[in-house]
Amino acid sequence: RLTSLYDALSKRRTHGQKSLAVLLDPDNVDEVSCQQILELSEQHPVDYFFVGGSLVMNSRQAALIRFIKSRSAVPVLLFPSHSLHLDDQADGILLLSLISGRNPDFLIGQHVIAAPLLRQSSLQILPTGYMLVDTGRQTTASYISGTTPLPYDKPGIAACTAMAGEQLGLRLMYLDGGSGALYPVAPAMIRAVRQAVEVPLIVGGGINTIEKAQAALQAGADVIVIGNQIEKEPAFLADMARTVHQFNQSRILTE
Ligand code: 1GP
Repeated sequence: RLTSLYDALSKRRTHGQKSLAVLLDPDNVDEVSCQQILELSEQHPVDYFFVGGSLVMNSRQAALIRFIKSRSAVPVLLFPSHSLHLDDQADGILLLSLISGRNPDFLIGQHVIAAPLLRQSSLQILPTGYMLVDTGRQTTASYISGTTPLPYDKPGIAACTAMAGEQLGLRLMYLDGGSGALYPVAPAMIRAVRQAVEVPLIVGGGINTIEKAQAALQAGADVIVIGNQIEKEPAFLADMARTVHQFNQSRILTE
């Protein structure tokens, strides 16, 4: 089923409009910091909240989603690492197939377990080719998934991986340096993937300055995802919202 969330993303992509996603990890965000982030997002628009993490160590995910949904109209997308992380309170799910890896469990196995539950749920499904990129140290995502990330300086491998994912029918691509990456995915890799596929491209991991966000947007990211830096310094959300807004305004003015 095609979904309104996907349609909106795809329309924005067609018009060259970028989006901001804030990743809220239930292990790191409590109600106080979440409230602060929600208040900031009222004045500095955020397009999506992603909720999840490679390892959810507590049972706060459901409470966190309830908290967001009761206070904000921003769509919540699950960013799951496991079939157990489904929650109908969210608006949609990034149904990730870890195409940078060769672990069948994360390519299709978890999905088989989740499929009947997803069919019953009201979640909008966004089939996503998820590509982990080596950004200098082993991330939780690559450890937990038991996969080798894409080499940092091999944009061609990333482009072919994304191309294969698109040919298999995946509707979004997500290039991720992993949470708290030492440095973000290289612009050259973002550019190569951008040129290789038509579908919207999400980029995250290690974006902790305005310059890094601008570089990702200029290279072709349609959605940038910020987690750690907003957890550390919630006011960074305002910087990111402004950066995306300015980018979108400059596109409109030059068209
Ligand atoms: C991680 O892409 C996200 O999966 C966001 O990364 O926490 O480093 O911003 P950061």
